[in-house]
Amino acid sequence: VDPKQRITEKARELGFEAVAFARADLPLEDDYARYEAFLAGGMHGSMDWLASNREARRRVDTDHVLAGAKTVICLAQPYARGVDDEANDPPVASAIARYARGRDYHNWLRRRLRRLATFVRALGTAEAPVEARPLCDQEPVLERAWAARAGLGFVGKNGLLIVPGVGSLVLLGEVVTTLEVEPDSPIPERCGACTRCLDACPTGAFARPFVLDARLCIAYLTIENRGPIPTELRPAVGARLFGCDECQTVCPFNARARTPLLPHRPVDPRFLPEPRWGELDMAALLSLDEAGFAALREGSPVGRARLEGLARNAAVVMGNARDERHRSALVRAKEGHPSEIVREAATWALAQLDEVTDSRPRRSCSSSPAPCTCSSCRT
Ligand code: B12
Ligand code: SF4
Ligand code: SF4
Repeated sequence: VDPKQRITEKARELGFEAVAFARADLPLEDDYARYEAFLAGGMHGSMDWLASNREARRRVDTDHVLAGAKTVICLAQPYARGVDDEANDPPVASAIARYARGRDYHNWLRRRLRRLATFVRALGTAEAPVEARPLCDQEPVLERAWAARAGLGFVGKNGLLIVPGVGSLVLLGEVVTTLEVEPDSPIPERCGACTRCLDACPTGAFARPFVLDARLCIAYLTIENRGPIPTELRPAVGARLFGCDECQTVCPFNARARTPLLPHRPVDPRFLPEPRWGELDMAALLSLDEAGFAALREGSPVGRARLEGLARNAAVVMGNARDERHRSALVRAKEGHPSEIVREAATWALAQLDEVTDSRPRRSCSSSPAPCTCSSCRT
């Protein structure tokens, strides 16, 4: 049987929804130029690691990735769930980007990719050995560019790889191999006149269609950024604790996957919200200690934000919620959190609460007609 067919069948058996093949022995010219322009514009913010290993981002057929590589096998793992199903998620889970509510995909998707790589290697012989290397998220490879070259999908104006019939709520993985397989063709972009993602982005993070300024993206601000969230961007973070899905929620290419009752493959249960989210609220996240954080991050992608980042994000979410019930937790964090970044975020959040309190007629606890400002009247 044709190796392409065998690999495709194996990938589907392993649970991948879509598979496509790209030539690996040609460098990425246009996409590499876009990547260079992205760096030159400083759009990667503090993600210095994005600016390293540049040559590996241009070509995968050298020692940087896999010498002599001939093919990139591109794979998509969907994580979309029906809106009815999501409606039952605990509040903390709803504040987390969809891909991160369950188990950390880095562990289990990589295991699957390793199994596919083993399968591909086994297609070699003693005379013609085959090498294969799994890639997923962590290597310095432009995964969307390779997936677009393979025709796995097209890059939408939101910068995401959209798989026809499936949507963009997919994670990407690849197996790069020295095996020569007939490549598939890229498919044309299908956004047409639509601009919903650009219009819906809470922070206006798109420099132009297809180009994201990561410094403004809530995913960057809440996950990768190690400093304070810039004050002017905090209101736009809204109720988002970790990551953001807005530019995908509004995309018509995701409507089908999110519509209940339409026939599609059930989501892998590892994407369902972890039970731990049902036991927590924002105040608990703000006051996490090292032991609590260690338990929370176990097997979950949210650990990427670190304890300080999660507590910072929780404070910003609480400030945006302007809910008096959060006041005491915020005061405690302002006065006693070991991180200066968290103390400052809590101070900001308390100021948001005060703004609400100040604009409300106050109950007077004295005979004076002037509004009372004592702490018991404020709560
Ligand atoms: C760094 C990073 C981020 C950063 C920066 C994102 C960015 N746009 O650069 C931040 C933290 C902001 C981020 C956010 C998210 N990320 Co991210 N991220 C990455 C990572 C590790 C590297 C991306 C990178 O190299 N960026 C540099 C830029 C220049 O490259 P690029 O984004 O790939 O863009 C290419 C194409 O878009 C194309 N392109 C650019 N302009 C144009 C114009 C035209 C006309 C065309 C046709 C193409 C085109 O060329 C670019 C260069 O090749 C990849 C994994 C990987 N190794 O690729 C995951 C990855 C891109 N992220 C992913 C996800 C899921 C997300 C989030 C949805 C998470 C969330 N819910 O919060 C958001 C989505 C934000 C968005 N709208 O893109 C998935 C995307 C899956 C998909 N369907 O596309 C990836 C592939 C991880 C994975 N293995 O699945 N991410
Ligand atoms: S993930 Fe959110 S903040 Fe980032 S580009 Fe999309 S809508 Fe904007
Ligand atoms: S929302 Fe519209 S413009 Fe944006 S990616 Fe989807 S189809 Fe394209």
